[in-house]
Amino acid sequence: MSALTKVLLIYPNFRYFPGWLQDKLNYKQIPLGLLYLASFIRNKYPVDIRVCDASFLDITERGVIQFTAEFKPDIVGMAIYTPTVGFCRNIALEIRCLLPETLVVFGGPHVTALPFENLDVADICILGEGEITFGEVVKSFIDKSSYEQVNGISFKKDAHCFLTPERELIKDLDILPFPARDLYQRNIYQHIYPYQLGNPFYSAIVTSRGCAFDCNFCSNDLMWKRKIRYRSLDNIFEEIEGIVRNYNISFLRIGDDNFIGNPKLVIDFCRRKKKLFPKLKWLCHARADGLTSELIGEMKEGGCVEVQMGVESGDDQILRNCNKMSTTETVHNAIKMLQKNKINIWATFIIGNEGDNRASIEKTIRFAKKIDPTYCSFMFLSPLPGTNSYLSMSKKGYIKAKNWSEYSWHGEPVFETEELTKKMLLDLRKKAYQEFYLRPKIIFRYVCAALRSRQWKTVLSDFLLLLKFVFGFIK
Ligand code: B12
Ligand code: SF4
Repeated sequence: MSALTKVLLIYPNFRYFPGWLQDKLNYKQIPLGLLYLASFIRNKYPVDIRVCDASFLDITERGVIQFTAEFKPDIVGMAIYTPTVGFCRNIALEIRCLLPETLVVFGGPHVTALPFENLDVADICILGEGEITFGEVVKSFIDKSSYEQVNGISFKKDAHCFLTPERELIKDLDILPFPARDLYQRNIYQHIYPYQLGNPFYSAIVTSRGCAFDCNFCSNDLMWKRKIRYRSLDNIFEEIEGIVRNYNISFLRIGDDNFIGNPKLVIDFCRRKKKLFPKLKWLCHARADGLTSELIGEMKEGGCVEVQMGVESGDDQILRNCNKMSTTETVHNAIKMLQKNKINIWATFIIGNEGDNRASIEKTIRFAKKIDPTYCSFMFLSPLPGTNSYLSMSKKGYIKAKNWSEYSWHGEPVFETEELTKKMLLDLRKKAYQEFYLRPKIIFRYVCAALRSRQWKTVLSDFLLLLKFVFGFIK
């Protein structure tokens, strides 16, 4: 073994949309979780660390194996999401034959929900927040000591699976080094957002971890335990300053689950952002119930151009069923305020929530048109392992998928209920997209956005693709 322990972190390839659409749409996001792990490990231990982002490179398992065979890592870590667990299992199996001495570590949301499922191919699964736990595993590898004492992992020994005591969440997020963006194959990303910006480069950050809510389709509570931890503003701005300096970005995607969880912090963020980086634009995710007109005004002043909002349903009973803790009235009011401030809205709806039937889904479609966000997505419910939706649907025998790889929001439904067959679900999604997007004002809006933006060719060609998606849907 060389002086440095070689660590390879793998982000799986995920076909977000059906084949031809995925090939055209640039829907690739920075794997922040892996880049956090990488910077934490290399700051603490003598490692040679690389990241292989199969999504960004758009490579298959074979491509990842080739990358791995050339690098010959001592430790391989993979980020495991439900639809891509099969992809990672194939890689792990290959590595077992090719590099039998290599320690194979799985981490991320899927193994946190199902800690024993993959111990036939992985040596260790790391549950929940990864930095400290993975750090201790790397240390035990370097020291040749046993990792069985490390908290927050599952492993197999003598044909039995073990779970070590739960890992505590990191108390102060400011102790974490910034994500190792320099390790990523392409440090500079080009965004496709239809905004008139200085250049097409963007990056992403998270300013907090966790969410205090408990929607029944969301797996976040398993990872972050319904506690929100915030980074300090000084720490956030030090990171932004570095990204702007090194990557010359014009746009920032704030990836927090609910960026507006602490309004006072958001206002301070917006004011400081306006002063330090007046030209930098950004988008964030926000719950409707936290948006006030004062907050939205500050966000606008601070450079916010888009808010992404999980609306989920246009039927209040369905919202109650999902434990969303929000109402259609709250959503409508928030959207009106955003529209008044000329902030774009990306609203996402879930088809197949607990209690959904044809009538409630049609109500959702009518509601989407009534509130009229700038963009809309209609996705089938993914009953993710560990969620209440999964428990309830599997108890009722609704889940029809035989494989985790079918769990894609933009693919086919993985469930059927007494009231919703697969065909009905597919027809209703098509109807939702057609009724929302095939309105003259939406087409006009797209053309204007395309003309305003500097990437008008991309925006228009994406819109044509969207129409193809809307008409033909899955091919
Ligand atoms: C932004 C986001 C996206 C973006 C970008 C993803 C990306 N490149 O990171 C986009 C839009 C592309 C996306 C896509 C999808 N996403 Co998403 N996404 C998120 C979101 C909101 C934030 C991710 C983030 O940056 N978190 C902050 C970082 C610090 O945390 P992290 O990535 O989880 O990483 C930490 C740990 O997970 C762990 N860890 C992660 N990987 C590894 C690997 C190793 C080896 C180790 C040791 C540890 C470890 O350590 C990290 C540091 O603490 C999360 C929700 C959330 N709050 O996490 C959902 C979330 C991760 N997404 C989810 C899902 C379901 C998806 C999709 C599968 C949706 C779909 N069905 O079509 C797709 C495909 C993902 C894939 N690649 O397979 C689920 C995952 C649940 C699951 N069981 O898989 C989440 C948790 C949301 C939810 N509602 O439940 N997503
Ligand atoms: S869906 Fe959003 S608001 Fe609901 S629990 Fe998950 S992160 Fe929180």
